[in-house]
Amino acid sequence: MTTSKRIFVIPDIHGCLRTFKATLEKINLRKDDDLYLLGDYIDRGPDSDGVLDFIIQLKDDNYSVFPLLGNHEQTLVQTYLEYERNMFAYFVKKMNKSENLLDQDDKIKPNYVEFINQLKTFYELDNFFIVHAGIDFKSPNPLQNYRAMLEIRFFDQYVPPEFPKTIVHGHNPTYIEDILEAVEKRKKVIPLDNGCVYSKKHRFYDHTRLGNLCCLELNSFDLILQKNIELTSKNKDT
Ligand SMILES: [Mn+2]
Repeated sequence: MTTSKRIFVIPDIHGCLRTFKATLEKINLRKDDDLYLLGDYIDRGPDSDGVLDFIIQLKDDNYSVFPLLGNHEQTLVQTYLEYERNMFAYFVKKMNKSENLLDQDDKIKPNYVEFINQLKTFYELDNFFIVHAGIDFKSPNPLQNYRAMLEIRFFDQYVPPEFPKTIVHGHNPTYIEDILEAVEKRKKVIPLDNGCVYSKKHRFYDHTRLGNLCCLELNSFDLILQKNIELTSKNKDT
Protein backbone atom coordinates (compact mmCIF):
# COMPACT_ATOMS: atom_id res chain seq x y z
CA MET A 1 0.00 0.00 0.00
CA THR A 2 1.28 3.41 -0.82
CA THR A 3 0.38 6.44 1.18
CA SER A 4 0.96 9.65 -0.65
CA LYS A 5 2.25 12.45 1.44
CA ARG A 6 0.15 15.47 2.08
CA ILE A 7 0.82 18.50 -0.13
CA PHE A 8 -0.58 21.78 1.14
CA VAL A 9 -0.84 25.15 -0.59
CA ILE A 10 -1.42 28.40 1.31
CA PRO A 11 -1.78 31.75 -0.48
CA ASP A 12 -1.23 35.39 0.44
CA ILE A 13 -0.52 35.69 4.19
CA HIS A 14 0.15 39.47 4.13
CA GLY A 15 1.52 39.83 7.65
CA CYS A 16 -1.21 37.74 9.30
CA LEU A 17 1.09 35.62 11.44
CA ARG A 18 -1.47 34.49 14.02
CA THR A 19 -3.83 33.39 11.27
CA PHE A 20 -1.02 31.55 9.47
CA LYS A 21 0.04 29.73 12.66
CA ALA A 22 -3.56 28.79 13.41
CA THR A 23 -3.86 27.34 9.90
CA LEU A 24 -0.80 25.15 10.40
CA GLU A 25 -2.19 23.98 13.75
CA LYS A 26 -5.49 23.14 12.10
CA ILE A 27 -3.79 20.88 9.56
CA ASN A 28 -1.31 19.65 12.16
CA LEU A 29 1.63 20.26 9.81
CA ARG A 30 4.23 17.51 9.95
CA LYS A 31 7.76 17.32 8.64
CA ASP A 32 6.76 14.70 6.07
CA ASP A 33 4.19 17.07 4.53
CA ASP A 34 5.06 19.45 1.71
CA LEU A 35 3.93 23.03 2.19
CA TYR A 36 3.81 25.40 -0.78
CA LEU A 37 3.36 29.09 -0.01
CA LEU A 38 2.12 31.35 -2.79
CA GLY A 39 4.00 34.54 -1.88
CA ASP A 40 2.90 37.96 -0.56
CA TYR A 41 4.00 37.22 2.99
CA ILE A 42 4.41 40.91 3.79
CA ASP A 43 2.51 44.24 3.83
CA ARG A 44 -1.02 45.27 4.83
CA GLY A 45 -1.27 42.97 7.84
CA PRO A 46 0.18 43.55 11.31
CA ASP A 47 3.29 41.36 11.29
CA SER A 48 5.28 41.25 8.03
CA ASP A 49 8.64 40.52 9.66
CA GLY A 50 7.05 37.94 11.96
CA VAL A 51 5.72 36.00 8.98
CA LEU A 52 9.12 35.99 7.24
CA ASP A 53 10.88 34.99 10.49
CA PHE A 54 8.42 32.15 10.99
CA ILE A 55 8.82 30.78 7.45
CA ILE A 56 12.61 30.96 7.76
CA GLN A 57 12.31 29.13 11.09
CA LEU A 58 10.14 26.39 9.55
CA LYS A 59 12.83 25.83 6.92
CA ASP A 60 15.58 25.83 9.54
CA ASP A 61 13.56 23.25 11.50
CA ASN A 62 13.56 21.03 8.39
CA TYR A 63 9.93 21.35 7.43
CA SER A 64 9.45 20.86 3.67
CA VAL A 65 8.44 24.41 2.88
CA PHE A 66 8.46 25.71 -0.70
CA PRO A 67 7.87 29.45 -0.61
CA LEU A 68 7.17 31.28 -3.86
CA LEU A 69 7.92 34.88 -4.72
CA GLY A 70 4.99 37.30 -4.61
CA ASN A 71 4.80 40.73 -6.15
CA HIS A 72 5.05 42.33 -2.71
CA GLU A 73 8.42 40.72 -1.99
CA GLN A 74 9.60 41.54 -5.51
CA THR A 75 8.45 45.16 -5.15
CA LEU A 76 10.18 45.54 -1.80
CA VAL A 77 13.54 44.58 -3.28
CA GLN A 78 12.92 46.51 -6.50
CA THR A 79 11.92 49.79 -4.85
CA TYR A 80 14.95 49.53 -2.59
CA LEU A 81 17.12 49.57 -5.73
CA GLU A 82 15.15 52.28 -7.52
CA TYR A 83 13.99 54.74 -4.89
CA GLU A 84 16.07 57.18 -2.93
CA ARG A 85 16.25 56.43 0.77
CA ASN A 86 13.47 58.66 2.13
CA MET A 87 10.99 57.61 -0.52
CA PHE A 88 11.82 53.98 0.09
CA ALA A 89 11.38 54.37 3.85
CA TYR A 90 8.04 56.12 3.28
CA PHE A 91 6.93 53.36 0.93
CA VAL A 92 7.77 50.56 3.34
CA LYS A 93 6.89 52.17 6.66
CA LYS A 94 3.93 54.42 5.90
CA MET A 95 2.34 52.89 2.85
CA ASN A 96 2.87 49.23 3.60
CA LYS A 97 3.18 49.35 7.40
CA SER A 98 6.16 47.02 7.30
CA GLU A 99 8.77 49.10 9.12
CA ASN A 100 10.19 46.09 10.93
CA LEU A 101 11.56 44.82 7.63
CA LEU A 102 14.10 47.67 7.74
CA ASP A 103 17.14 48.26 9.90
CA GLN A 104 18.17 51.55 11.56
CA ASP A 105 19.57 52.83 8.26
CA ASP A 106 16.31 52.07 6.42
CA LYS A 107 17.91 49.19 4.57
CA ILE A 108 16.10 45.89 4.18
CA LYS A 109 17.44 43.58 6.88
CA PRO A 110 19.99 41.30 5.17
CA ASN A 111 18.37 38.01 6.16
CA TYR A 112 15.14 39.14 4.46
CA VAL A 113 17.01 40.10 1.28
CA GLU A 114 18.67 36.70 1.31
CA PHE A 115 15.32 34.96 1.82
CA ILE A 116 13.56 36.93 -0.93
CA ASN A 117 16.38 36.46 -3.43
CA GLN A 118 16.14 32.68 -3.28
CA LEU A 119 12.36 32.53 -3.79
CA LYS A 120 11.17 30.72 -6.91
CA THR A 121 8.60 32.17 -9.33
CA PHE A 122 6.74 28.90 -9.85
CA TYR A 123 6.79 25.24 -8.95
CA GLU A 124 5.66 22.43 -11.23
CA LEU A 125 4.36 19.16 -9.85
CA ASP A 126 3.14 16.21 -11.94
CA ASN A 127 -0.38 17.60 -12.13
CA PHE A 128 -0.10 21.12 -10.78
CA PHE A 129 1.46 24.43 -11.72
CA ILE A 130 1.86 26.52 -8.55
CA VAL A 131 2.37 30.26 -8.94
CA HIS A 132 1.61 33.54 -7.16
CA ALA A 133 -0.66 35.25 -9.71
CA GLY A 134 -1.04 33.09 -12.81
CA ILE A 135 0.16 32.65 -16.38
CA ASP A 136 -0.26 35.05 -19.30
CA PHE A 137 -1.29 32.73 -22.11
CA LYS A 138 -1.72 35.70 -24.44
CA SER A 139 2.00 36.45 -24.38
CA PRO A 140 4.38 34.75 -26.87
CA ASN A 141 6.17 32.67 -24.24
CA PRO A 142 3.79 32.28 -21.32
CA LEU A 143 6.12 30.09 -19.27
CA GLN A 144 8.89 32.67 -19.55
CA ASN A 145 6.72 35.64 -18.68
CA TYR A 146 7.82 35.86 -15.06
CA ARG A 147 6.41 39.34 -14.52
CA ALA A 148 2.92 38.11 -15.39
CA MET A 149 3.35 35.22 -12.98
CA LEU A 150 3.62 37.82 -10.21
CA GLU A 151 0.99 40.28 -11.39
CA ILE A 152 -1.61 38.91 -13.79
CA ARG A 153 -5.31 38.84 -12.91
CA PHE A 154 -8.31 37.24 -14.62
CA PHE A 155 -6.34 34.93 -16.90
CA ASP A 156 -8.40 31.75 -16.44
CA GLN A 157 -10.50 32.22 -19.58
CA TYR A 158 -7.31 32.14 -21.68
CA VAL A 159 -5.94 28.84 -20.45
CA PRO A 160 -5.72 26.59 -23.53
CA PRO A 161 -7.47 23.23 -23.18
CA GLU A 162 -4.21 21.41 -23.94
CA PHE A 163 -2.40 22.96 -20.98
CA PRO A 164 -1.76 19.79 -18.99
CA LYS A 165 -1.79 21.02 -15.41
CA THR A 166 -4.12 22.53 -12.87
CA ILE A 167 -2.97 26.04 -12.02
CA VAL A 168 -3.13 26.92 -8.32
CA HIS A 169 -2.62 30.61 -7.62
CA GLY A 170 -3.22 33.48 -5.21
CA HIS A 171 -2.78 37.26 -5.60
CA ASN A 172 -6.31 38.25 -6.50
CA PRO A 173 -8.72 38.40 -3.53
CA THR A 174 -11.49 36.03 -4.53
CA TYR A 175 -14.85 35.59 -2.84
CA ILE A 176 -15.23 32.40 -0.88
CA GLU A 177 -18.08 30.98 -2.99
CA ASP A 178 -15.89 31.19 -6.12
CA ILE A 179 -13.02 29.41 -4.38
CA LEU A 180 -15.36 26.70 -3.08
CA GLU A 181 -16.82 26.20 -6.55
CA ALA A 182 -13.39 25.95 -8.24
CA VAL A 183 -12.25 23.38 -5.68
CA GLU A 184 -15.47 21.38 -5.76
CA LYS A 185 -15.51 21.21 -9.57
CA ARG A 186 -11.73 20.74 -9.70
CA LYS A 187 -11.50 23.50 -12.27
CA LYS A 188 -8.38 23.98 -14.38
CA VAL A 189 -7.58 27.13 -12.43
CA ILE A 190 -7.91 27.17 -8.65
CA PRO A 191 -7.82 30.61 -7.00
CA LEU A 192 -6.91 30.35 -3.32
CA ASP A 193 -6.58 33.94 -2.11
CA ASN A 194 -9.66 34.75 -0.01
CA GLY A 195 -8.06 38.03 1.09
CA CYS A 196 -7.41 36.95 4.65
CA VAL A 197 -6.14 40.44 5.45
CA TYR A 198 -9.42 42.01 4.28
CA SER A 199 -11.48 40.94 7.24
CA LYS A 200 -12.81 44.44 8.01
CA LYS A 201 -15.21 46.65 6.12
CA HIS A 202 -13.57 47.73 2.89
CA ARG A 203 -14.13 50.30 0.16
CA PHE A 204 -14.04 47.92 -2.79
CA TYR A 205 -14.59 44.46 -1.40
CA ASP A 206 -17.49 42.79 0.35
CA HIS A 207 -15.49 41.80 3.42
CA THR A 208 -18.16 39.33 4.54
CA ARG A 209 -17.07 37.03 1.68
CA LEU A 210 -13.36 37.48 2.36
CA GLY A 211 -11.14 37.18 5.43
CA ASN A 212 -10.12 33.51 5.44
CA LEU A 213 -6.68 32.10 4.95
CA CYS A 214 -7.25 29.09 2.68
CA CYS A 215 -5.23 25.90 2.65
CA LEU A 216 -5.70 23.32 -0.09
CA GLU A 217 -4.41 19.74 0.15
CA LEU A 218 -3.63 18.66 -3.40
CA ASN A 219 -4.25 14.91 -3.13
CA SER A 220 -7.59 14.96 -1.34
CA PHE A 221 -8.59 18.42 -2.57
CA ASP A 222 -9.66 19.18 1.00
CA LEU A 223 -9.97 22.91 1.55
CA ILE A 224 -9.23 24.11 5.06
CA LEU A 225 -10.37 27.62 6.03
CA GLN A 226 -8.98 29.71 8.85
CA LYS A 227 -10.67 33.00 9.70
CA ASN A 228 -8.47 36.04 10.26
CA ILE A 229 -7.62 36.15 13.98
CA GLU A 230 -5.18 39.07 14.00
CA LEU A 231 -5.33 41.22 17.13
CA THR A 232 -4.59 44.43 15.30
CA SER A 233 -5.42 45.45 11.80
CA LYS A 234 -3.12 47.69 9.87
CA ASN A 235 -4.62 46.81 6.53
CA LYS A 236 -5.24 49.86 4.46
CA ASP A 237 -7.11 50.19 1.23
CA THR A 238 -4.94 49.65 -1.78
MN1 LIG B 1 0.05 39.65 -4.96
